[in-house]
Amino acid sequence: MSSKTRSWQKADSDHYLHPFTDHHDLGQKGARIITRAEGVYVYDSEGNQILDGMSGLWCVNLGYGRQDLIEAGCRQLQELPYYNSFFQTAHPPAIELSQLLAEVSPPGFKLSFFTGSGSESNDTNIKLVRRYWDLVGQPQRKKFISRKNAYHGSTVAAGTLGGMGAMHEQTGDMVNHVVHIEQPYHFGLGGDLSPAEFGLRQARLLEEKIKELGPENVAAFIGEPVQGAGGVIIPPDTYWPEIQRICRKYDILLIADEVITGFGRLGEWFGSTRLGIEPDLITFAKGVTSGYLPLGGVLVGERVGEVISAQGGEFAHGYTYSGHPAACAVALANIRALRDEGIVERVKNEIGPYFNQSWAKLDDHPIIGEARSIGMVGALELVRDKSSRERFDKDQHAGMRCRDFCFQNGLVMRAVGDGMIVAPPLVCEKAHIDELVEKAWKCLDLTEAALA
Ligand code: PXG
Repeated sequence: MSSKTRSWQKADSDHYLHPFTDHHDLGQKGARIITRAEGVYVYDSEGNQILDGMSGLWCVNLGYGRQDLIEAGCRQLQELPYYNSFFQTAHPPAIELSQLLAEVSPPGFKLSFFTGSGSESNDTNIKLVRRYWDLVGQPQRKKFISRKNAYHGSTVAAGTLGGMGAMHEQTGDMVNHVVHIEQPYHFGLGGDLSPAEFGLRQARLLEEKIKELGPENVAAFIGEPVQGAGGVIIPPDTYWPEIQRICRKYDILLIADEVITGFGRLGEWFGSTRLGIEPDLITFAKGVTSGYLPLGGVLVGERVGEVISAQGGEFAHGYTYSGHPAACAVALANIRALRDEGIVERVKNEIGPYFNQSWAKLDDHPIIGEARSIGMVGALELVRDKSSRERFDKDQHAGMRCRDFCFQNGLVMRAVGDGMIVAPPLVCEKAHIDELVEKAWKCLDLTEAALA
């Protein structure tokens, strides 16, 4: 290892508290230092080339080194690096972005609220929903229904809205009015039910919860069209239409958290379109700028938008960087590239199906219980026994070991427990998908051998 890498690792361990990391453990091992990236590859400080199977953190959808995005950001920094939108002011990048978002969003979405992240966007959703119900004279509608193992961000409110156990242990009792139902995770929870039966059963948990809480008290249901951080949980086809029916029946707002599924990941501009969801609010972040600069927001549908704008009165909410000009300029370039280069259609018709077929081959590996994918996200379930779905012992840390083998062999693949997940850049060529699947197979072999 080079002395430069060693000194970075020491400074990192001495001073840098990483997100979602055991600081003590990292200090012992030393961080991998990523120094540059190009296309679909990242490079570490030792010069290793690594295929980025996670698009950074589900965000670098156009890949690295896009000059159009870089130049759009630089130009805007020179023209107007910062101004706010608070006191009856605005600037062209935020205005133009809200207009372009209205063009690519599902029908009925005309308004955008900007934030700096997905977490801030879901906090915004909580406040928008509360404001909506206050304005329509039903202020008692305060309950948010979410799902276990959902990820909606890590601010105190967004973390509570999510259903991650570790986060709830640390701060989950600090926000009221959030309740969780079980997730539509067929491999883990489906038992002998067919996917279709299981999808209906899991959706009807929402109806049971609404009745238990009293429909007049329920404000909104929130869900990721496909759960990402929870392990790429792809719901059965029956799930979302039933959720939609139930939300309509009880007049409950539906929030689709599209932080991962937005901007082409599932082969449509928004995953909701692919899965037949007609949400009232859509959370976005990540892919809106391909991660080049931080930006998030909420797309506000007609139902909420009309009440908020028609009834007047201030919406007491906003961030210094709501609609940051440079971030908006990058988002404009990113969305234009997605549109003008036909990248969303290419995911739908060409590279997505190719990825899905290639990924499915991993189902034949002896330690894979299920290989599933949709659009450009995929998951593998590591098992000791294929037919019984028996898992490896917890203390064998199968997922973590597989992840480490991947890193050593030039592939970023993430572990969620004993699930392995990928979300490669949307601009992958077929050769990149072949490389991804070949490397994944090899690392599964190594994992199998190490656990034997
Ligand atoms: N909603 C969803 C669906 C997300 O995936 C957020 C909200 C929060 O976005 P911000 O920008 O506040 O991070 C996310 C973020 C992981 C991982 O381990 C996933 C996310 C963030 C960090 C780690 O897969 N998703």
